[in-house]
Amino acid sequence: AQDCKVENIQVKQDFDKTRYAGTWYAVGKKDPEGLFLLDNVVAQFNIEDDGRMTATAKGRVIILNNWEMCAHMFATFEGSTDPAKFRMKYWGAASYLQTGNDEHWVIDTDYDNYAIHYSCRLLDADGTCLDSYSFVFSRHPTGLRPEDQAIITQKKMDLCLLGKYRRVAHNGESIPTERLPT
Ligand code: DAO
Repeated sequence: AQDCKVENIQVKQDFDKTRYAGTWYAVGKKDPEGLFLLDNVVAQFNIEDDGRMTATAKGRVIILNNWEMCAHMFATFEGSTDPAKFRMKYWGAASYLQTGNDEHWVIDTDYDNYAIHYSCRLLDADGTCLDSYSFVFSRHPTGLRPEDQAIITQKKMDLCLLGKYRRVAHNGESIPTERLPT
């Protein structure tokens, strides 16, 4: 959406949550105000028996402004008329972790290598977003393949968030042992 209005943001056409299931490594993030997930962010999307999407996520977080710890988070997703637009309810394994109810839009994915997500928390009067966050995910803990980088850059532009992302590092803490290089 070159006018940067949230209602004009294009999401993944015919999003297939079954193909989206599995492990995604966050490799880039645009933070919201009062950021929570810092790095080592790994999300596991699941499809439950009733067809609903759920997720678990691990990552290093900041709580109470100063404390950092590894958090275990849970999320359930409520679908909408658009298959790529969900409402995500989330909470932590421990009570002092953040809880919330956010938009969760899948902007683009090829299911096998990259994905980019977007969430607007606060809409401005002119229809643009005042407080958003966005994850760039990879199926590979090492990052995006060079051929996917141009696609992601274009999507960041479409979201009016180019230049606002940071790299999300992985030191192996959230990566399943069987996926770690030996
Ligand atoms: O990190 O500042 C932030 C906002 C993210 C909150 C959501 C975290 C928990 C759920 C993750 C599920 C998959 C993305």
